[in-house]
Amino acid sequence: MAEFHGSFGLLQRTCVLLVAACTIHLSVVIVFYLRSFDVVARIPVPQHELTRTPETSARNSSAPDTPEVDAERNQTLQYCPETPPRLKGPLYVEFSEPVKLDKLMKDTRLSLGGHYRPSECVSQQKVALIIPFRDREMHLKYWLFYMHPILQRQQLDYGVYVIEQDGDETFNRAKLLNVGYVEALKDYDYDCFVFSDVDLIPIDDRNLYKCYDQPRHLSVAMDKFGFKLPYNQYFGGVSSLSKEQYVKINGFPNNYWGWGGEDDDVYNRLSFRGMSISRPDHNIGKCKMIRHMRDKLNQPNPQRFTRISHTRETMEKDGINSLSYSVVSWEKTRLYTKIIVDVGKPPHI
Ligand code: UD2
Ligand code: MN
Repeated sequence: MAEFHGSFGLLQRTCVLLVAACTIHLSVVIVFYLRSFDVVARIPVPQHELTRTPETSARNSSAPDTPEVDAERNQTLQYCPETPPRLKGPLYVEFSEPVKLDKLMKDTRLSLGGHYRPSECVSQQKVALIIPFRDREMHLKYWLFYMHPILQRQQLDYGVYVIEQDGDETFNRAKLLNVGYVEALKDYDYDCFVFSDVDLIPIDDRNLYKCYDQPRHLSVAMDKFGFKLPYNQYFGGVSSLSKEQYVKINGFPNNYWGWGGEDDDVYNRLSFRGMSISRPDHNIGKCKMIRHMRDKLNQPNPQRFTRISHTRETMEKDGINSLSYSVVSWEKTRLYTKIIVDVGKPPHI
């Protein structure tokens, strides 16, 4: 009997210990389970850039939300997927009929200055679209008409900046692009810059207007070149550079007045800094240019060939570090921010 009592006592103690261990284990599991819920609900999961925290976004007064609302919103949303889900692929783009912007003007998802960001997710990049401009109102209408819906389907957090050269001096495309970079950064903390001619529209929305590991040339198959790249080093039309890539090359040259050469200078800068060009697949990179005559104040620059041959020496002195201009006016509409600037005149005049 004493022996029976002894082994019963041992059995009882073992059972109590076992139940206690199970209870502790169960409580730990429950605590971790509940905590994991909390974490998933609060932190958006970056799909490819682990360093980016959406909480750092801060628009200026043009912001659709106040910063507090912004942070709250970003805490409850996931990052947008790598491949936007609503893309259409090949698109119908035509310039024979005039287009109306009234529907876009009523698009309440666009905020003043042509800003948009998806409501369903947090964009992976904040993209400024920079357009060099003078006297191309009709082209701008087509650009806005076709591009806003494309950029929205691409789920970008974007703003559109039309940089208009004031006065009637020779046109300077690259300097206007530099101005666009500086002015856009005063507006919002963009991390990617897409530089686009006003007369170019992609005809496939899988051509994403964002930045990549290497500087990107987006307009790789233009109708005007028979849907081919005219030459391997070609970097004209539409291109994208991250802030870091842009700074690495000291921005674009300021001293290419008139047509041509500035895009090749940019190409040289990129290759002298050890970067290569990223491009979309030929089919995806198809685009159309609105046919036009050469503008009166944008005649071919006779100095372009000499300048291109000296990029290596000039790029350190001429660029974002030597940029000077004055802003004449800022205007924000629902579809874009227009900044009219005085960029000066060619030195020899
Ligand atoms: C080509 C390149 C362009 C640039 C240029 C040489 C293509 C599609 N584009 O353009 O990227 O390298 O050669 O400088 O091959 N603009 C105005 N008003 C003007 C003049 C120019 O708004 O009076 C702007 C506008 O955005 C235009 C861009 O500058 O799209 C380029 O000028 P362009 O269209 O006359 O030259 P294009 O088509 O030969
Ligand atoms: Mn053109």
